[in-house]
Amino acid sequence: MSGGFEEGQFLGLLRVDAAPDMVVVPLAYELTTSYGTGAADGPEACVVASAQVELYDDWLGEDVPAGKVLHTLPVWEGTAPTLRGQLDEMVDHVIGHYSGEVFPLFLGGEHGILPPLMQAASTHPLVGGDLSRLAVVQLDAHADLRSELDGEPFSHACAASRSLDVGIGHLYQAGIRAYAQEEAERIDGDERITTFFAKHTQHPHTGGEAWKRWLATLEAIEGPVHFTLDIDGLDGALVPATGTPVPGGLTYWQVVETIEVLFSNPKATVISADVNEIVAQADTPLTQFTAACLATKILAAHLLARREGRWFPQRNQSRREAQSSYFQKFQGTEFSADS
Ligand SMILES: [Mn+2]
Repeated sequence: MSGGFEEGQFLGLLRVDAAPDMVVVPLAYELTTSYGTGAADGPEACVVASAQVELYDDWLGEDVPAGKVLHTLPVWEGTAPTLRGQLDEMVDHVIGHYSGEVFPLFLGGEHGILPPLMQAASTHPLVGGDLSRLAVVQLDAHADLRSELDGEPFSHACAASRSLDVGIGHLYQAGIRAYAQEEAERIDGDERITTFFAKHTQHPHTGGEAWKRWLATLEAIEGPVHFTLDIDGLDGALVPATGTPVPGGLTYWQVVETIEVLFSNPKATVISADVNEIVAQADTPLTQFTAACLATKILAAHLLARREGRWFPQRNQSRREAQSSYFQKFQGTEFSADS
């Protein structure tokens, strides 16, 4: 590691007083986690663990951040008394990073951060207020397509269905292996959803062919993309502390390959990413270190996309505002599995 070390900064990089090219935004959000607890401490644990990650990326061919400026923001914690109030607060906190001038990487926190991130993403110059232009690529054990969980439509178990309801154009998901009947029906019935099940991609004999189809799907995406990595998409052995670890998941290298293939698609522009459901593991830092390694891989992939002209800063002509109190105004009746 070169250039010193600074606590509280991702990768321990010394903070440079210059406008950032990339920002790491920790979001300590945990209001609906159903099984495990500790998602609120995960982002900070990931930043701490990142100090042990090698800066050199073989694919990039140099050390992250490759001469660019990376800022790590202080950990955000919501203060609003209600869940939807916190979602609106989160939109306010992140919206500035969707100006198109920086690449934001969000660390969560439960997967419930996704709908507010998408609401903020609507203001990105490449999205231009029309979220249907935006595709979301999701790695996850869970489909996150429930209409509600325990009566809460903004539960982490509904992150993908609410993002579709907020208006994203298409959802591509892989690693999926734990889902309810209503989610299977929504996958079958909603043309905006393309799902690759772990049962197929991880099959000992035919998995390779299914995996190649997933990669080909990523290569065919066009336009702006948000990449959302729920770390429970990885096999539970790699992320035992995450809220709901599930066996039979993706290997580390499959996640790396997904990132490399997605970010090297010349017709797609990855405008933002998040790594979520990180929980601090006490006995060994394996869970948060795995998350930190993949977050670093995302930054390396962005830096290569930037160097090779697939990403360039947008000059912000007319700054758009997200609708304030968007989530607080949303009515429960607007959410249904067959919408
Ligand atoms: Mn999820």
